[in-house]
Amino acid sequence: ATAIYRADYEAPAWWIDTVDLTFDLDPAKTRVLSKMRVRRNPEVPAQALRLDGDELNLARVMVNGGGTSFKMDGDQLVLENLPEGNEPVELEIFTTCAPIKNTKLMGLYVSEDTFFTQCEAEGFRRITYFLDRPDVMAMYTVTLRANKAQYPVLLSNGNLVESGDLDDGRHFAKWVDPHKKPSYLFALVAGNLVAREQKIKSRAGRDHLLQVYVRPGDLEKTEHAMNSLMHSVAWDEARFGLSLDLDRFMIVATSDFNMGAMENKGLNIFNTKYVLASQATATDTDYANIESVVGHEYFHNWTGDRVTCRDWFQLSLKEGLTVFRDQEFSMDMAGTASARAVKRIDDVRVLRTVQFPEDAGPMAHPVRPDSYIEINNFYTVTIYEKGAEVVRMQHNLVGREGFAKGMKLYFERHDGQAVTCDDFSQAIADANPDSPLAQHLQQFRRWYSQAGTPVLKAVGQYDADARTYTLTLSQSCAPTVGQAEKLPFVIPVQMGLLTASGQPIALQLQGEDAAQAVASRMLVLTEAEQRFVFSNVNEAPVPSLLRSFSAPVVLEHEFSDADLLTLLAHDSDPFNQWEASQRLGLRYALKAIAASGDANAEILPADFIEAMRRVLRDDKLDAAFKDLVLTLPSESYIAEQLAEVDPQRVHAVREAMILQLASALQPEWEAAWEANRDTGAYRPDHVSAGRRALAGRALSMLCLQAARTGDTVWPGKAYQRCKDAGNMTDRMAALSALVYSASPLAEQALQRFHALFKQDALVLDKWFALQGAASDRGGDVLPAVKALMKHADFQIKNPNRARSLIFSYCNNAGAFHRADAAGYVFWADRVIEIDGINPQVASRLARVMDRWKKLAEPYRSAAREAIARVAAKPDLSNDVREVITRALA
Ligand code: B3K
Ligand code: ZN
Repeated sequence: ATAIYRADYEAPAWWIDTVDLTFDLDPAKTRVLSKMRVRRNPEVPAQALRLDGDELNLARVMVNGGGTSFKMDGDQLVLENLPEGNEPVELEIFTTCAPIKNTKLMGLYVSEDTFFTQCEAEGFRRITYFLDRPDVMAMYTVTLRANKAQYPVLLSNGNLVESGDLDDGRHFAKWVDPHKKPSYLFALVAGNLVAREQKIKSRAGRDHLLQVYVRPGDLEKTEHAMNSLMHSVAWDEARFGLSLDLDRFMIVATSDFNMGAMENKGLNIFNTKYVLASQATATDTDYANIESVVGHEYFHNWTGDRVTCRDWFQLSLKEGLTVFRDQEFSMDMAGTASARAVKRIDDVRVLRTVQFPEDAGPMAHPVRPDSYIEINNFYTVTIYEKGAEVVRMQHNLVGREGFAKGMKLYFERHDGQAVTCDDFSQAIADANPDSPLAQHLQQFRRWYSQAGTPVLKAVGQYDADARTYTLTLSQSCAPTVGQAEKLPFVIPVQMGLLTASGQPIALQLQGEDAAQAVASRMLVLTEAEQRFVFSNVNEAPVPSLLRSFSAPVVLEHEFSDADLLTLLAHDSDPFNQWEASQRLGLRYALKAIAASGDANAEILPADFIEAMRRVLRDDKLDAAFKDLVLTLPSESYIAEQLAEVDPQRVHAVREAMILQLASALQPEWEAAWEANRDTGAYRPDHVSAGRRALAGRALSMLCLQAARTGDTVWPGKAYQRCKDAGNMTDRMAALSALVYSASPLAEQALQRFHALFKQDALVLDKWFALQGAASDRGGDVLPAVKALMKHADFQIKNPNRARSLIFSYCNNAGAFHRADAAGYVFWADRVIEIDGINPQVASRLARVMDRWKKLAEPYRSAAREAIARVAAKPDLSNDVREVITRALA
């Protein structure tokens, strides 16, 4: 395997204008006839046509209706003697493949007797020989032929133009996609499926048919997905003026899928996890995820499909932008300012817990990478979530209206093209020539080219005589793999100043008019260090910096505890209120970790506990927000702050802090439970979901405290709740309260739960995941996980199931990092085992060890040994090989 470099990009030597595919679908041997019209790219020196292929059986190649010579170069089919000149050439290629043997779930595969495809990034070459690169866009016509009884539904991209019966109980369907597209957006589905249908009329007055296809029996679980789709269509029209460009838009669900979902043109294919929901089987989080993933894939129809990526280095062009769009969609759907803030906090938690470690580890890469070995390894939180933050900063630098103008210009310029991240930022800046983005565009682009999380340092100085406050902002960024020196970024810092009693101070920069002073403003840091002097400041202020997390950086400022308590109680920015609680929590955690001796119960000081008490008692705060404030920073985020990590110590300290909150706030938890345990008839709206989340946390805290005191009342209530909860959110919260507190009732509750839901794959995933994530008591989780792997319902080939048990265990730090190294041995065995089945899934599991070099002994040596054992395996996939090689480097 060799690395591919962005700098080596060359335009294709040939174009494919049209492709006409005929499939004879058969699980063991599917025949694919591809007729293409190709022509030389006149802008590139004449070259042979080299078509990509992977695990195909080639039967025949014809050129302009006659035979031709060809050769194979590795996996590529090379045609050297095609006619000269710029006339189109008719190419016919006949291949076969074996979908039933395809356990990689890339290309054409079979799931539960149904055919599905997954082509992004390089799966189309597993279906037929092609120029399998996103800058080759063709018009597709697709004819599917299959046994009618077994495969009554035959779907592909675009419009159904013809269908009918054939001999031998077979039938056919012919689809024409009216839009040209890159091969990674091709899809077909064939099987026994049923659809929920909805006719809609767009704002523009056009009629569309929306369909959600699932297996018979799952239809009643598609209402929420369909509603989410209708909302997505309406939102993109209202917010960005982008209408659906197809008569028919289809979503199909499959239970065997490598990731969440795929935006194939007009035929989105989804993991069932992001389609199926009923109150009995799906949690509030599932409902929210379905809304956001349905939105995400739908929004790709413009940001991804109409305008696509020139090459895979530009992946964030579509992914960062589309994540930004789905985040905004979810916020707009949520409505209230508080619900928006809650969504923002959730997104930032993911960024810090997962992306910050990635950006500091062996897989660190820029939002627009410079090289890769296996592109599937680069569908990362950096490309997606940090990419979305980079789009968000551009949004904030030009304003909401300006961003809408920029998007309009982007589509005017690039509709139907395959373009770059630079093209995107250029359009946003050009539409807003007076904005700070346009002013600093070249420098802003370092967010795309430089990896690593910048550190923003803020130092404040108050001059009582001059009544000025000087804020000195400076930035730095640690070296990452292959990038030793970093140049300064453009960092938008949304900020305000508060008095010690929490009143907002009008912000007047020196030299500005007092009449223009506002309570919140954006400073734009472009230098390594810059000073901002505020006038007419009557007392030493408490700064509220990086409001709404206006840039993806680590903010360092010497806040006193009192400053943070002021911000928690009074900041007008709910994000920074929450942030203050997290800074305090992190501060106490780090102090306790550094202190010698056992993690004791008194880690949190009384004033912090009292502040938490006030938050829990505050009638004006949303339950969802309270729940987030009462959630301590994650173990992974705490670990990132340490030079050397003893994962057991981090875990023990955080657990002790949770116990302390459980015990000190018992009356408040009881009150929170009483006030929120009954949310009435189930609706997955933000207010009631927030109340269920808080009630669930309260129950968990009360069970923890009960485990300590020997009380049996609360575990009894949780057990009862497991039995009679009216929805999955409440049921799951009760079950996890029992498991997490290691209650003697947990085992029985788990058994009952299994008996009740053994027919429902997605619920079984939850059941496995909960046990993989259980609190470790004397090393008991690993043997339980091993036993569960032998359970009749466990299937390692199914990605959802493998993730539910194995990934949840390997991310359960307290149970995984064992002094006897048995967790790491288990990890290495599973990476190797899964790699033989599905390299993409294996490679994700491999990444669990990314941060091994930070581990303290004995973990570090044991981790190295486990990683080296995987590396020693000779026939590893490129996917796993790349991750493991980087980890050991
Ligand atoms: N574009 C797909 C991801 C494809 C992953 C390929 N390994 C889903 C999405 O981001 O919408
Ligand atoms: Zn996407």
